[in-house]
Amino acid sequence: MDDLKSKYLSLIADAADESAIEDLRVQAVGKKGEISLKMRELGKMTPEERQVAGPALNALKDEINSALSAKKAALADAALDERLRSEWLDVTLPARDGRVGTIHPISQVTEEVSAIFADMGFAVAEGPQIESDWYNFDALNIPGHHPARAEMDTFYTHRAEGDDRPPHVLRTHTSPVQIRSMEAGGAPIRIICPGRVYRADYDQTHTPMFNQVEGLAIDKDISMANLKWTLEEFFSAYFGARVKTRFRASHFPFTEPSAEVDIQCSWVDGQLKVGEGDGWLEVLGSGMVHPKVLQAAKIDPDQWQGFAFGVGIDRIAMLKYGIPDLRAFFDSDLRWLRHYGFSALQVPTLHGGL
Ligand code: 2U9
Repeated sequence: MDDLKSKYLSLIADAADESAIEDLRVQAVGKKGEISLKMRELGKMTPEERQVAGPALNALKDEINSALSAKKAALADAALDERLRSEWLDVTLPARDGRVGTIHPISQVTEEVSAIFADMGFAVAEGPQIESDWYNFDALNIPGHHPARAEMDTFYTHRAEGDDRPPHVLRTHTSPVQIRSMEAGGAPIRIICPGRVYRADYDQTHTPMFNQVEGLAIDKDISMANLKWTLEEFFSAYFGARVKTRFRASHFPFTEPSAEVDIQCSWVDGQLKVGEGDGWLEVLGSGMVHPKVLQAAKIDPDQWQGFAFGVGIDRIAMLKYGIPDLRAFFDSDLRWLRHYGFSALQVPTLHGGL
């Protein structure tokens, strides 16, 4: 019995895991285990022998059972300690950087322009990017034979064979939105129309899709003087400095008279400064809305008149934020977007200086 005891206690002490413990339990005190077999031999003993061997065997069985459970508990503790060590987590570490996107300069500038004009009482109007040729051209006093149609390098949509209706176009300016707004709401009206426009043109300063904002103000006694004030007010708020404008006579089919507008600027060490110096930079086209255009939009030109203007958003974004290349706007280069993009929290406001 002493041999059995020391054999099993040492085997239990050396057991490496729970399954080894279970094997030892079966081997020692299981139904056919060594100690159980010894207990069966009690029957063959004399009563005197049994009185000594019986309690001793029971004591041995108890001792081995408690050694087994003690070792099992110790192994479970060790396993838990190991898990706690290996699965340890420092919850005070800073979080990994998320992939935060940026607001595209065109979206930012569109918001800035909208905030400035909203402050002057202009609403924002939007419309379809695929237009009928009537809304894009005829209603704007650009008839079929007019050179402006060819000049604008229009993208035409496809018509089925035998369908001889004029094809729809990708709008070449946002002016159709103004026609639709006048039709829908009549006069007086004050709106700006920002959005994508399309012209089949691609070089250093032109992309086949670009962004415009056009403005329209129609009332009883609106004049070029109101136009000049509105534009100077706009540019001053946008560039954050008092900006003078220069009007040069021009020609557009949809306005009469028409003017191209330059803003005051200077070049200092190769850097452009808007609102100072004696240089001029052309940024905008404008004029008094042509009576035929008012008529096309069902507004009586004998009662109403007003101004309209158009400006490239991409262009004024480049001027304000020092972006050198127009084409990069549409390359979707992540490094460019992170560099020139804005935080979603940088919401442009007039009181925040935009
Ligand atoms: C209506 C009547 C008149 C909008 C106008 C311009 C002059 C103009 C260009 C500026 C730069 C386009 O993005 S650009 O290339 N636009 O020169 N736009 S007047 O005149 C309108 C618009 C709508 C009903």
